[in-house]
Amino acid sequence: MVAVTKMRIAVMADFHLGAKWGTPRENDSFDHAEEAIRKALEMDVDLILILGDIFDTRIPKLEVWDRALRIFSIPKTEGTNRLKIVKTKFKPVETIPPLALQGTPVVALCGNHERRTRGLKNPVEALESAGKLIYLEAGSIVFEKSGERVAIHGFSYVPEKYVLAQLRTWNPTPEPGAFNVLALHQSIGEFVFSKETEEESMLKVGDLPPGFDLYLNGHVHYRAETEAHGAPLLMPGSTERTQLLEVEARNPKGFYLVETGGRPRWTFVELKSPRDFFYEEMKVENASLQELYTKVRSKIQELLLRHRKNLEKIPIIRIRLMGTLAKEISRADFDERLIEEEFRDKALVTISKDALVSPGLEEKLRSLREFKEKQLSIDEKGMLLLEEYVKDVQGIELVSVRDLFGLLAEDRVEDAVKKLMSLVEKMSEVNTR
Ligand SMILES: [Mn+2]
Repeated sequence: MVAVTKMRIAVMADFHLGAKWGTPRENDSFDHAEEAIRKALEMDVDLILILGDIFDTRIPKLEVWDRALRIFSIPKTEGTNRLKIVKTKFKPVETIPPLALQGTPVVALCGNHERRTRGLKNPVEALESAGKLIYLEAGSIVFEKSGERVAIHGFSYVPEKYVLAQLRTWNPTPEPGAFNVLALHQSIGEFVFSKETEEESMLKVGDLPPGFDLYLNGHVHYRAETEAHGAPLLMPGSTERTQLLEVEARNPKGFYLVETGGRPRWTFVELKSPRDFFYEEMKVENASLQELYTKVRSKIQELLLRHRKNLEKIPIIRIRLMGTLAKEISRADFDERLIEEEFRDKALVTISKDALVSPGLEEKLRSLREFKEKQLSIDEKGMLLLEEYVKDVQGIELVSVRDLFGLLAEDRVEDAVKKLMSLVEKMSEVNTR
């Protein structure tokens, strides 16, 4: 009988390196990522799997690159590689730099924050070129460790409206005789990027291709566990606090340590470096300005007395104001920055007023609020606006609005103008005929 070796995989997501740059929180994303990687190495994992959104932006600053490269060097110098690559699919093995197999191997996806227009390199690919990791866009890689095989099938982020079609096109199938992991970076069913809306995603759990032993998903910033086709579906949540959702205040930050086998086993490893985060919703009715200031101040005082886990860094407090203001007061009259400033040595306070209205203004603000609550990235908002704007323009189907937006988002204004001009020319040709 052959002894069954098991592989240990650290599963982490959404580092968002460089988030909150230029604020008191600018070191946080790096601290969390470094702690996660060091802890995984201390636990002597065979593989580190990162489920996308390593970076907060698609073209990170050199300052962010500098620190990211140091962090991604840690598995190279402090880890060991016990794995060999048996085969790959939709991922030519020659695209994997030999350096990427030095130390503990890292496999990563590209998330929505890193995604770039087709044909342009995303920063996760650049990390691969530097030999720091193996990037999976929509591809599979089979590793072997003393006889045991693990197949990682990775699917980098695809915008919501294309996800079903692209998953179908990719059509990954489990590798026979291996432990099969399917890894994504999408909203799935009720597990969406934002929990402040009831919105469901296009992609349902049942749409995931069947037959895998373990399903993993990034993108969702709070930790969640469910099942897909009878197998576990794990979402470790982000290591970085980006959205400050209520659900993030209840769930600790960390990563999964997964042990493969017929039925996988997993534990959640909590990080120590994330700041304490307190979230509070405050409902007011017909509130005067004075009342609002007093109530918010005393709520913050109260939150500062709560039990703390991390005493090294001051906590984050988010107060979400809801309800109505007294007549003739608009929410712009309430200057939340005064309070945020007042507590700056004790806490990083964020006060949200989006759900606060004066009577009568309510209707006017409704559509704006709905738009905001979708919690789309700024790019997705821009994209939606552009699509809405050009939908009645005759001949616009000649150009891909998405490509155009991609060029604009990359600051390639000249190219975008050229593209538009050629469209205008084509249109006037049609007209003269
Ligand atoms: Mn993310």
